[in-house]
Amino acid sequence: MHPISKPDYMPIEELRKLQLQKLQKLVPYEYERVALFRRRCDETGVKPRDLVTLADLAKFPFMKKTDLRDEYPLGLTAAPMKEIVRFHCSSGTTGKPICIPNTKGDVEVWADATARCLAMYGLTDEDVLQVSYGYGLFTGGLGLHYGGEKLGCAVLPTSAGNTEKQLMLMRDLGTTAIACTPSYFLHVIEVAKKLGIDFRRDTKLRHGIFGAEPWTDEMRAKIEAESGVVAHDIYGLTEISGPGVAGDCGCGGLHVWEDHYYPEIVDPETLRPLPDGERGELVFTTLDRFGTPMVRYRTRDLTRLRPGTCPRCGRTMRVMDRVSARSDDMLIIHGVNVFPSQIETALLRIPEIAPHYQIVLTPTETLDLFEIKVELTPEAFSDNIRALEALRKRVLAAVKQIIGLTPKIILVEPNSLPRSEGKIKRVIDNRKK
Ligand code: DLL
Repeated sequence: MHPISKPDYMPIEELRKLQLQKLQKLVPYEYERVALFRRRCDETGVKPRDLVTLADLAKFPFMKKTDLRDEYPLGLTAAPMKEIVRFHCSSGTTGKPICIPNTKGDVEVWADATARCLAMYGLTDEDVLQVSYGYGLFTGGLGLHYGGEKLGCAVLPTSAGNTEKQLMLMRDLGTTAIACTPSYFLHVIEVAKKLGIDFRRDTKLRHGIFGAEPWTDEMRAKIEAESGVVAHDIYGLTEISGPGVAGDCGCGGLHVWEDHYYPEIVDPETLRPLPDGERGELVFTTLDRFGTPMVRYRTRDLTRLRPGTCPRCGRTMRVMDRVSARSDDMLIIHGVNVFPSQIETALLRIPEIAPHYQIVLTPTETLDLFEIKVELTPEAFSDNIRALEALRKRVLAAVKQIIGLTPKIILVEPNSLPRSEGKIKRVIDNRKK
C-alpha cells in the first residue's frame, strides 16, 4: 500500500469522529465569515452550536449553484485575499459563471484527494501521467496535475487538443496513464487508428482516468476493448474542489474521500436526507476547505451511497454509484422522463454503432420532434440500403425498449458528428430557444 492511501482504510468510528470534529470547526467558520450562510441559518433558526452529532448537519440550510451565481464573484469567499492562491471558475451551461477561490491549504487537500485516487488505480511514482484535461479555469488539468505530482508521477501537461502531437509525446515519453474526458479519449483512439498507432503494440499506455461527464458502463467496455487501457472513473466538481472527490477501485462504484468531503443523499423533491442504499441527490459539505467552504452543497448529481465497507478493497470510505445522470440533464420528451445515459446504454450495445451520437429535440406545432443521430462504424458503413434499414430498425427497437418512446433514428456517416476536447454536448434541445 502506498503511504498516501493510509487514510482510505481509517476505522469507521475514527472517521466519524474526525468528520464531526472538522464540521464543528468548519460550520462556525463559515457562519462568521459568509453573510449568506449566516442569514440562511438565522432564518432557519439554527446556530453552529446546534451541531452536536453528525445527524445534526441535516438541520442546516443547503447551498446551490444559483447562490454561487448570485454571489458572483466573491460573495461566498471566506478567506482574506492574501490567503487565496488560486481561482477556478466554471461557466456551466447558462448565464453567469461561478468563481471558487482556493487557499494554499485547499489546493493541498485537493491534491491529496486526487493523488489517493491515482494510487487506488494502481499508479505509482514510476508512471508517466499525460494530463489531457484542459488547463485553466476548468479544474480538470490542474487538479490531475497536482495530484500526479504529489504521487510522484512524471506529469506531462499537454492539456486538451492537438491530438497528433499528444500521440507523438505519448510514444516518445512513454506515457502509461492518460487523464481526459472519456469523449476526448474516443477522439484520441480515432486519430491513433488513422495514424496506424496501436496502443497495445506501440505505446506503454495502461490506464485511462476519465471523468467530468457521465459515461456509461457500455462506454467503458467499448473504450477498454478498443484501446487496451483500464478505464478508471474519477468524479468531482469545481464547487467542492475539482477532480478527485471520488474515484473507483474497480468495484463498479466510487469511493468518496470522506475525510475531506462529507457526503449526504437527499430526496431531490422533499430535500429530506435518505439512508445509505437509497438513490437521490448527492450533497457535499467540505471538511477541509477554507477559501470557499461549502455546507450542504446540492450537486444535482443523482446517485446513492452503498451501505457497508467495500467488499473489493476494504476501504472504509463510502462508495457511491457511478453518476449516470444529473437532475437537470433529465429531458422530458412527449411527457416521458428520459436521461441521455439511457440512450447511450441502448446504442452502445449494438456493435455496428460507433460511440458517437447526438440527441436533437425540435418543437413543432404538434408533438416535439425527437431525433437521434447515430454514427456508424467504418465497418458497418455501406451503400446496401436494405442492410442499413435493418440496422436502423434494430437501433430503434433497442432505444424503444429502454425509454419506451419512438425517436426518429438517423444513421450518419463515420466521423460526421462533432468531436470534443472537453465535455461533450450530446443534446441539442431547440425547444429551449
Ligand atoms: O468536471 C471536475 C472534474 C474534472 C471531474 C476532471 C473529473 C475529471 P465541473 O466542471 O464543475 O467539474 O463539473 C462537475 O461534472 O457535478 C457532474 O455532473 C459531472 N461529473 C464530473 N465527474 C463525473 C464523473 C469537473 N466521473 C460536474 N461521472 C459534476 C459523471 C461527472 N459525471
